[in-house]
Amino acid sequence: MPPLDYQTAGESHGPALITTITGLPAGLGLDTDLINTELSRRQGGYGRGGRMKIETDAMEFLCGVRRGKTTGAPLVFSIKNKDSRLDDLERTPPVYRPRPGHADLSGSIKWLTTDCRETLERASARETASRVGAGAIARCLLKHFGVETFGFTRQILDARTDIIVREENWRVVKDLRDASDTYCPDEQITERQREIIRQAKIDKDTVGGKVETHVFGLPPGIGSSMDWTTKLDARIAYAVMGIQAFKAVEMGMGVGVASKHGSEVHDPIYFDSSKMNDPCLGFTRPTNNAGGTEGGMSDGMPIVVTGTMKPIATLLQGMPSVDLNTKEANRSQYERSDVCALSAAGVVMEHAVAFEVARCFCDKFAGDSMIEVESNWMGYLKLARSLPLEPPEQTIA
Ligand code: EPS
Repeated sequence: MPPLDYQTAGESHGPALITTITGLPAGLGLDTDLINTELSRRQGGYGRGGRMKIETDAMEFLCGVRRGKTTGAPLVFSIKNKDSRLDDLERTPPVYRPRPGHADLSGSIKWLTTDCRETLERASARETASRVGAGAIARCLLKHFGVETFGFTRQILDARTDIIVREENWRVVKDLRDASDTYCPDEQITERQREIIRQAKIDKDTVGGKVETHVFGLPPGIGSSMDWTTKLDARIAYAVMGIQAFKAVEMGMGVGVASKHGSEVHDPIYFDSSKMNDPCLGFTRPTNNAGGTEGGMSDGMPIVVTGTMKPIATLLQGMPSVDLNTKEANRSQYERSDVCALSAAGVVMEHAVAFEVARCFCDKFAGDSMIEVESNWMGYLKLARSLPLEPPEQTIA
């Protein structure tokens, strides 16, 4: 069984997005309701552009699935693009005045062309539909083991909710989030966020902000401190920085640790035998400043990730730029876009994080079938709860 991994392919205006996932154990039930709900949540949110009114994203399995369950073979799914017109010269004219902040300029130089479309079709955030699909399949696996993910919008410009999300309240917070079209679990802040987006649209401008993902139910020891490429927090950071327009990723207290002493930052360790069956295996922590990882491994507390997205690079007013054919100054070109796609970015980050958690989970509990993964998972929990495994050394009085 290869390690769990995925690849995406497909242009924004090509016929479809194609995603290949390798390393899924056989016998995993795929919850198509969950998958398609998340795909349509990615399409939603206040401030999205015209494209989302055209598309109805839905996953079609091409291989690796039989009667709703994985077979252990590579799984390939497609998401159709209704707005498919890549070779239509009139409907997809060249873009030659690069947008500052987009991939246009660097990509055109890299691929030695003055048509930025060669780059932007793949750089487009349309590709994130693939990542939500892959992450939703990863969530099906995690849910089987009681591991749940939850994402929401924390802040747009200066409209920020201070809501505290915990294992005990996240389902209630989720209902609040689902009632908000900025995906922010706070009615008043949602209204301010809508106002900010409305004003940005009038000003022909764009806005970004912060989104958060929480993962509940992971026991300590997922990821590894033995090698930097298998650290859970490093994998998460890599995946989040790979999302279009993300400029920063933080775990737990994040950059806040810079202005605090060690005694204020590190989460004290206690033991409570009544919590042996909880994900923490009895090792309780009154705070979670670490954001659920220590030494690149889960520590039994919820994983907390914050991602920062810059404002979208396509501005209706344009920005100072250069015509790549004449090298003369001109405003950047406008392509249909969103005023704010932060709500969607929160869905994308939740699923990008879910996939990385599932990747490290499958590294630890590797098996060809779900039955084998389950047996490895139960065996590990049993051993971890029985620590110390050897009789303690006798101390001589
Ligand atoms: C997106 C699809 C794109 C954009 C947006 C997100 O479709 P189109 O270019 O046809 O309008 O709406 O992409 C960007 C913000 C970007 O910079 O490329 C999607 O499916 O989410």
